[in-house]
Amino acid sequence: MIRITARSRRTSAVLAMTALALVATACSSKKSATPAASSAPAATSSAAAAPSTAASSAAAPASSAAAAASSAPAAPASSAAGGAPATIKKGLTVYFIPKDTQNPYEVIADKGGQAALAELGGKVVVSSGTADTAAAQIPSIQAAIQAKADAIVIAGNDPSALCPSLAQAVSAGIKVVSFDSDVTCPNHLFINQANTQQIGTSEVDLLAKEINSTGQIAILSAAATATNQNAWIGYMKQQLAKYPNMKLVTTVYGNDDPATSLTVLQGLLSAYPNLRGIISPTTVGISTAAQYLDTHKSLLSHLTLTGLGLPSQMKSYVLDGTVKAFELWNPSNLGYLAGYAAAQAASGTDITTAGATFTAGKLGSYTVLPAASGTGPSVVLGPPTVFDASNVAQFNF
Ligand code: RAM
Repeated sequence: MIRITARSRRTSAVLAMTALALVATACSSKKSATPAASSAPAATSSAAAAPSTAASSAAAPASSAAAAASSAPAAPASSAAGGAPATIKKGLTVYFIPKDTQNPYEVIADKGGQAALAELGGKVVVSSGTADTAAAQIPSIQAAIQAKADAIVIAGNDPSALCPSLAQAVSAGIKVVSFDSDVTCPNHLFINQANTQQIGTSEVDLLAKEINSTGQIAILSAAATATNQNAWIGYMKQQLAKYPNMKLVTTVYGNDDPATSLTVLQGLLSAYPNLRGIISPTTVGISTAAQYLDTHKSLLSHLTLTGLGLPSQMKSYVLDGTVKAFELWNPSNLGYLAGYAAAQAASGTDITTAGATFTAGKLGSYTVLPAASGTGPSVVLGPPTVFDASNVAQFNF
């Protein structure tokens, strides 16, 4: 895999994450069944190269996931439309365009994609900007077109602003898969990490349990245009209707940048001194907030933090009592599934017709869900896992 990055505003976090063994765990290998322009790019892309050895080692599954893999169907990919089984082509080039190249969560997901393509005899090029904007991703789509990539896997920083560029890619014969954060453009499959409604609903339930369903709460989100964040927040608001004594006072946006997340968090705390709870459905936001609370422990007498976090980043805060519980899925598996979907599509497998099925290596078989309320055809990786002191140390991502 080639990783193309510019300046490093998250160096320490990335270093911490690269020190981790990226193993697949049993967290989320469930088969799909649940419903559910600006300035020059900070990142540029050129020719692709073969995946590195280090990257290949990231593909090694943990024993539990390996067990799941062995129970997965060994049959070759096929489409439900009755088409001939597709053999995945060798030598495919898949551009992974994450929200940005420095978010540790996205780095793990991209490595999962790299592992998938390494298994399939292809390669991944990671290309994106350093800020979570559509403008920063468009040059990477253009780079994929220039490079005659076979497929693009993209996490949308915006639901619609990427569509003209992605349409160009589709016209050039490039297959498009979105993951992590969907786009509203036609002609693609969305790899959803977990059922969107379940994520939003469970986040509110988790916080409600901890604060006795009472008090002012706020959301510390990522980019204001991020499709995934906004979809989850929409369901959080719906779920809050069930808790009349919990009041959402505001949503602030840290743009998945630690410094911005800290600034908006501090603003939040000074504007709402009686805040009882924060939901941060982003690994960058929750880890930044946890770090802050860890060094301002007096806040813990009245303030509870939950959200979506990487167990590796959150472990110390859970074990010292700063955070009680949070959720996530295995981002490596998310990237792996997206990599397989992209390779299947680039090999002629139908992955966008509802009911179509395709196989994704160790994760097994997935069935495409029909488009529904704002989401196009999708597959779901699996339900989120709740992490707390009893299990947080068991996960390596
Ligand atoms: C952040 C990103 C990503 C989100 C995770 C949970 O790293 O915003 O899109 O899915 O958190």
